Parts: sequence; C-alpha cells; structure tokens
Amino acid sequence: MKLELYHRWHCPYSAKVRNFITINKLDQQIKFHEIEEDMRAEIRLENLTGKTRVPCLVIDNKPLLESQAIMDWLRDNLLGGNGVSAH
Ligand SMILES: N[C@@H](CCC(=O)N[C@@H](CS)C(=O)NCC(=O)O)C(=O)O
Repeated sequence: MKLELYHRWHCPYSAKVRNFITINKLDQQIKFHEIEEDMRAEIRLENLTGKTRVPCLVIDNKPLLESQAIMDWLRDNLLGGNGVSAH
C-alpha cells in the first residue's frame, strides 16, 4: 500500500497529523510532500482533489481529506485501532 501525506509546514491541521504520525512511529511508512516546496506535488494534489487543501493523505492514489479522518484512518488501518492521540 502506498501512503503519501500532502501537507504545509505552516498549517496547524497538517502539524497535528504529522505529530500523530511521529508519536505513533509511522514516519517510515509514509512519503511526505510539502506543497509549498514542491510545485509538482501541489499540482498533483489539485488534480486529485480539485483543490490545494492540506492535509491530504493519498492512499494508493485515492485522496482522503480532513485531519481527523486521516488520523482515524491511520489508527484503524496501521495501528489496529489503537494509537496515541496528537494535539
Ligand atoms: N477541516 C480541515 C481544515 C484544513 C485547512 O483549513 N487547511 C488549510 C491550511 S491550514 C488549507 O489548506 N487551506 C487552503 C484551502 O482550503 O484550499 C482539516 O481538519 O483538515
């Protein structure tokens, strides 16, 4: 399964998802794209979602928006329903 997180350093919702990923030691399983640093990533995000909103988790080329939905998905699919919450 290919997992990618589109994010912005200055977005608090992105930060919350990144913190969740770090706290739960999932960094190695996810490729990160900072859309202000990588214009091609921004274009790809826009092609996938019709907008440039972050955070967006792309799961095997299917986008999932909304920070809470992303953390819920990670918890259910990578952490067996457990996991430490992030703030
Ligand atoms: N409810 C969303 C809010 C996400 C959000 O507002 N992201 C901002 C950056 S902090 C954004 O990408 N705004 C640009 C846009 O909506 O196109 C979440 O929890 O993920």
